[in-house]
Amino acid sequence: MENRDIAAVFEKISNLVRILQEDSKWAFKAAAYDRAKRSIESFPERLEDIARDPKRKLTEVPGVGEDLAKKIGELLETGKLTYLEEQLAKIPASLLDLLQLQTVGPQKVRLFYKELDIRTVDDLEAAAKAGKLRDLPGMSVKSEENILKAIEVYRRASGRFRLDTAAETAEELTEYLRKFKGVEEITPAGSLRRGRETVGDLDLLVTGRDHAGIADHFASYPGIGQILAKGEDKVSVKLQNDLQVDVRLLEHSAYGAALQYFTGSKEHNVALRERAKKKGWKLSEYGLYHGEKVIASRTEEEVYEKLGLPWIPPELRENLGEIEAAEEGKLPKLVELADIKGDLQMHTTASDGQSSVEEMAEAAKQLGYEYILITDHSKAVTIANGLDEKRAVEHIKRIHAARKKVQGIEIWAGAEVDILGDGRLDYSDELLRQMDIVLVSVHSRMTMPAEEMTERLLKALRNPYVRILGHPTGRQILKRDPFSFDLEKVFAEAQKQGVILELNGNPERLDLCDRHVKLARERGMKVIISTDAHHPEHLKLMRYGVMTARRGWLEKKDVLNTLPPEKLLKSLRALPK
Ligand code: DGT
Ligand code: CA
Ligand code: CA
Ligand code: ZN
Repeated sequence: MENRDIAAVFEKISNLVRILQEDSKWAFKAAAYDRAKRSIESFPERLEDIARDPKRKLTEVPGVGEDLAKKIGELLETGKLTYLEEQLAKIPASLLDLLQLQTVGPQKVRLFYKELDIRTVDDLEAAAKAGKLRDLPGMSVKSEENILKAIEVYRRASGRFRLDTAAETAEELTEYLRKFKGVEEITPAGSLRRGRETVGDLDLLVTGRDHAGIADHFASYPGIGQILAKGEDKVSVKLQNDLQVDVRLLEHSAYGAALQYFTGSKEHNVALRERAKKKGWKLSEYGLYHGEKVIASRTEEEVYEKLGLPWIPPELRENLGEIEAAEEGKLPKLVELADIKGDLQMHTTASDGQSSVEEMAEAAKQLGYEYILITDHSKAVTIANGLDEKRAVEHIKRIHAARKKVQGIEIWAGAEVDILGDGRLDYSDELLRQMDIVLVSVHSRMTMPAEEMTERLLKALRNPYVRILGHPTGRQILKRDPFSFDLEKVFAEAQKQGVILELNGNPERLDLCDRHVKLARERGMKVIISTDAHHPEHLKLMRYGVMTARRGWLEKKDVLNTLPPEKLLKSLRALPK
């Protein structure tokens, strides 16, 4: 069991405690579970390894006392937690689905359940449509509308999983499959290989001796919830978190054709198949055929080559112009993780991060970076412990001091300055002037009308100290739609002012998304890819940002944080004298 699974159980308990409110200490109890959840999530070692080590104790983990340590022990040993099951039994299970809705927290779930006996998303939708929610305490016509919007997002998202969940699951499964001796190659195909922001199901391609043995081994993976189908060449399962995994057992001789086929996308495959047809051939998951004769099947390269094309990177395979570009020899040479030289958005303990400036810098150095920009929150974001002017000035000093302590990497002082409701910034120009690079973003009043939001963003971009626009659309994957605004206008103004757009690589955001990244590139705009790290481990999320950049056709030259530090600074908007 991974830390994230344990953290998910604690999050569930915290929600249940808040919904149930059984005794006077509920708020305190829930907060304790929240704290443990956060700390477990970012704990650098696997709790399972600590539990196995007789010389160590789970209470080493911050926020984990004797009681929680015992619960974690039970989870690790049995895969279950009696306490959780007891709490779950007290309410309809479907109540927890409501928590998936943006703006609906456990307190609201409790309110809806107690007052209107709302148990499911359908119940909630019916109540909102009937105007029954607006009169409840703390609700309004506007919040009722927001709930309907959230239900729409939920319906669209349901059944899909975030890229990071899919990628991490694929890695765990790969590690597990490798334990079986006959296994040779394992490659995740499908939308994961293409780096899509969400994944419907996981497609794993496996070669090796003894297919039946591999299938049996896979079918006994401890994380399986249900086996859907098990044959000689394919095993389909649903994992305990409901993610479906299709494992295909293949022969080496047809591996390339299968990899090509199962990588997709379907649209790309359809176009390729047409291409084959025009030559009088047939393309399938088994190979490229002329009549009965196999023309290509062993490698993907071979399949593309026979079709008169260079190999096309999986991230481009959406039939959005990549086949034409390949034909004309105009495929982009996509940016790679190894090209990245620094990270320009991260938080420290000064606001809502979990580590010091020095710890973040050391971790960035380990990744081979040449620079980082520290961007703690400004004062408007009170829930993230945003810094007021006085603390911000002290923080700049602290960052400068860290430069002396951690050598071999540039540590720049910046901030993620809030764009206030009217487009003014949360800090004075006087303060902004003292920072190396100012990044701005929206964290409040996200539901304002499009025109107002557009004006708000345009005004912020016109402030001469602003150099990066953070998570420009505000969307959260599977949770929150982008805010409404005129993207064209905002892009144009950013370009005019020389403000760089961020591709926030946190897999919760991936904002800009692939399509918008591609649009920026077509306009000749550069982007930076950052992680918005709140912990040294999060710096590694850069890979998801890079995947999205690749899906947006970006080359190294399109991404400013592939430049060495001096060049990067020179290519940002010039500051007022
Ligand atoms: P997902 O799972 O919804 O995130 O998206 P994919 O792309 O992984 O789709 P999936 O799992 O249904 O199928 C994996 C690949 O198999 C897909 O990308 C292309 C190929 N494939 C599946 N169905 C068809 C089909 O009807 N025609 C063609 N040409 N290819 C297909
Ligand atoms: Ca799939
Ligand atoms: Ca599939
Ligand atoms: Zn932010």
